Amino acid sequence: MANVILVYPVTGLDVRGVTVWLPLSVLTVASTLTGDYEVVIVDQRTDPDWRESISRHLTRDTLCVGISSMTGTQIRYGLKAAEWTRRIAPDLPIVWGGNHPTLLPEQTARHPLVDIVVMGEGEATFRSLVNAFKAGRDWKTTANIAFKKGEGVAVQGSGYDFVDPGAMPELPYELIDVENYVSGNLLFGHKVRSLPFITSSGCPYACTFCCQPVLSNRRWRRMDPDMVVERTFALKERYDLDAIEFHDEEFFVDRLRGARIAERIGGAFDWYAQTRMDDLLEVDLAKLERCGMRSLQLGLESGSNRVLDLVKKQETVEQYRAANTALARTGIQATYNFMMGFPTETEEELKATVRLVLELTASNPNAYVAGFYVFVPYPGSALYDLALANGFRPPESLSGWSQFNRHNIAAPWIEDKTHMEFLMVTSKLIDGRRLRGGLGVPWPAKEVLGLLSRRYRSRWEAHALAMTWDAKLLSMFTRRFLSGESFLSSTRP
Ligand code: B12
Repeated sequence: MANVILVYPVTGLDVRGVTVWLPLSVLTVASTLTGDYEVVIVDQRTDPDWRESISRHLTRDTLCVGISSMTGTQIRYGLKAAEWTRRIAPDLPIVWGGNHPTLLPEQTARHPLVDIVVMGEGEATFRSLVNAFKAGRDWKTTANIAFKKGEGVAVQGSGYDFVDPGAMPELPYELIDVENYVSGNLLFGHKVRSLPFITSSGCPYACTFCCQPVLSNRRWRRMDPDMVVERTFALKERYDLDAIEFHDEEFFVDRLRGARIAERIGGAFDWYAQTRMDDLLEVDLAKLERCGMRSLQLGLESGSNRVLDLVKKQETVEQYRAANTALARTGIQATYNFMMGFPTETEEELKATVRLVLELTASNPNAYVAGFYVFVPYPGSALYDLALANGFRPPESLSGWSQFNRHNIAAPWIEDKTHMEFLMVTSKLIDGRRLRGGLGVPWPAKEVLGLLSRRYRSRWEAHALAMTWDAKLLSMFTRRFLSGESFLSSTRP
């Protein structure tokens, strides 16, 4: 049988049991090929010998190699996979897909290690391409692709032929060793057997820092509760799970649907979801908790209503306070994400966010802070244009984007970057709660981190945000961490 190799590159944030989740992008693309083609998934994050794996599966019957990528570090490792493929099979088509190639198809297709870019949700397009390769037909008529043509690049279609998740087959989990992703996941502060599951695609909101409004054209599509329940219960049985993580962009877009899914789960397993604070004011939190909802990931972004307006968050600080109070009455773990460094944001507005973090974590014992992230102008987001107007110079090539991350960003509109660096690094310890559960942090590290946490909290309270030597050390460690190198000793990049 003809085969296809799909590569999921290292992301640069790959901590086993924390962020090394199922490679859903390539599993989803594979779901429409299995049966007709032999599909091989090579996940660089879990396969230290990924080069050997690609070589082993490359045969005369191989039709192409597909590579998935988000913006940033993942491109760097995707390029390594492409380079290897080109070296051992110079004529084999190398197809790129994922968020980054979708947002910048033309620039991506210009790179010598990219033959074809698949734009948007790749299930149907990639299948058409593979069918054309197999039949020896002209693939250049396929819709939603970009490729080199003469001196330039042809971009065909918009990438907006969206897939209905309710019409999609089950994911072919058998293509990977699921145990690599299921065991020892840290969730709810302790280790559980859990897997992610996505019940909907897209997001109807218009947040201007996010590329999702462009990727999904704000069209939200979903599975119905029956399908969600059937598939998640089957997943639980098959892999003996304690929990499911709903990685939808926004789980409660349709609050009634969310509530129905919860009721049907009925506490049979624990679950986690990503959602918005304003949704929490409209749902029955106590009931959801009884139905197994243990943890929520929420983007609050700012403590200033002007900034929330600027980023079109369609939420207010007052709603945040109210939702936090409602959450405090439950045992639900609420993990808050904040952003700073938006073009035009003032020092006073940043301080308002600092104050909000301190207030919310003080009044809700189950509130955690995931981080205080510097706004990064990702292509496709509406604020990207404001960043350009404020002097941001974006990378001009795929290789340039591969060096892009929030620790390596030129943001000319930020005057005092040391404040931001201090906040970004110390925010990880600000709630003092991260080390509570069975995180396996040994004494005396736990004591030291506890001490640091108290030290940073009092500095935040006094707005003493200048960099300290200990935070500098933590920052150096984080930078190394984010460059992807520290995890990669075993993956032989
Ligand atoms: C899980 C996740 C992660 C995980 C990694 C994924 C994993 N498997 O472990 C982690 C935590 C590591 C992560 C990291 C980051 N993430 Co993230 N993440 C997600 C999340 C929640 C789910 C991704 C997913 O599984 N989607 C489901 C699959 C099916 O969709 P998909 O990936 O888009 O794939 C489809 C198409 O893109 C295409 N496709 C994809 N690959 C391929 C390959 C081929 C060959 C083809 C033909 C097609 C194709 O077809 C697929 C099926 O339709 C999404 C939000 C979301 N719900 O999508 C954000 C999201 C992808 N992340 C995003 C961002 C911004 C990041 C970070 C930059 C942010 C950060 N935290 O620093 C980092 C990047 C790493 C870095 N070093 O900088 C953005 C994407 C931005 C961008 N321009 O790429 C998203 C969309 C969130 C958002 N709204 O901003 N992320």
